[in-house]
Amino acid sequence: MSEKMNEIRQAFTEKLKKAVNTQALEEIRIEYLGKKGSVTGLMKTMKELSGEEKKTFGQQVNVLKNEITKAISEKLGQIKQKELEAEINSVPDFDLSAPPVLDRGSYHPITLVQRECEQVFKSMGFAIEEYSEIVTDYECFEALNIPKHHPARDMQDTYYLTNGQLLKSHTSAAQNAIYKKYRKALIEDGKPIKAIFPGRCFRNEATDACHENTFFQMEGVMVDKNISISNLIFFMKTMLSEVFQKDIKVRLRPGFFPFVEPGFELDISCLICGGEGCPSCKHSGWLELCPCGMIHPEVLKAGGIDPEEYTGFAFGLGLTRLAMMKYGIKDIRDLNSGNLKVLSQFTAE
Ligand code: FA5
Repeated sequence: MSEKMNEIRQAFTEKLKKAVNTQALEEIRIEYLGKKGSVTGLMKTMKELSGEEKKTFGQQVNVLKNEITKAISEKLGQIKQKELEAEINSVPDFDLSAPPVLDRGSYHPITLVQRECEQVFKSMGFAIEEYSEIVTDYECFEALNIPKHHPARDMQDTYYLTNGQLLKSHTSAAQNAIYKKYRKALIEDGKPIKAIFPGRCFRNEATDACHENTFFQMEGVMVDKNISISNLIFFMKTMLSEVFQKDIKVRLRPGFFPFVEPGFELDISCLICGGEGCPSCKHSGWLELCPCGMIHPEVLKAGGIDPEEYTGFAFGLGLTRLAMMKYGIKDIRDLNSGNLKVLSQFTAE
């Protein structure tokens, strides 16, 4: 029996020496330790032996089994180390003279249009405000004349947090705080409220070429005595002509938003297809860009401003869509993709 064991040991040692990869090693393991392997076969012969012989033989087989297991495991470590070294050596050395893939960072197209818009409104005396991305139900809806259970809430599929707050579904959520911040200066010093507040918005949208679930808007408000729709149209026209630096076909049509009365949808002729119709404009030739209107008296009241004395306008510019139009980006999803091939092409003018 011990002769048989020695034969197995020798044959195994020879085979192990020749194994050069993990697959060959696995084959050897199966050949010796597998269900039908040689060592397992030795175990099966034990039943033919007497009590004392059985004990001695069992111990010897166990020693052999442990030797083989240990040898395979050591060889596996050596093979893996060699494979790792080969992999490291196959990576070419870092070539300092190679041309850079990107020679410098670049601004995101949304940052570029946001800055341009900010410059335009700043030059017209508007303050630039920042506002939180997590807001209360009151700020996002109730202060904007949208009470609980009002059907207008269905216009925005909103992400609610477990604490009752929500991810801002539109930048209008900042309006109430802006009125409260500036009303004293308006009422006591006669300074009109003129502010813009860009920000990221979140909606549970089914995404397509012109809808994202995370997008940017830039809200703007102006409140003073005798503010009218003419003022609104003037500011909208100025902003668009400054940003695009060319004549853009726009249309103003009635639109419903509970926080403005009257309310409008300001669309621009799609600059991707020249108004012919394409996926970027849902084949209509027009893109909804900047809804706007005269601030509803209830909204002014909620902000502590007397609607009998003051009036104002508000607009909610779709900054992400503006970036698409300005830079000819056909699919809005490219803007959140992090794809540098797309995003690094744009520079400020
Ligand atoms: C609003 O969010 C209103 N708060 C805008 C407003 C402000 C109206 C002040 C009146 C007065 P709306 O849901 O239409 O409205 O969105 C405004 C703009 O944001 C759209 O015209 C569009 O340009 C952009 N927008 C809306 N949803 C998306 C989306 N899923 N992906 C990309 N842009 C979007």
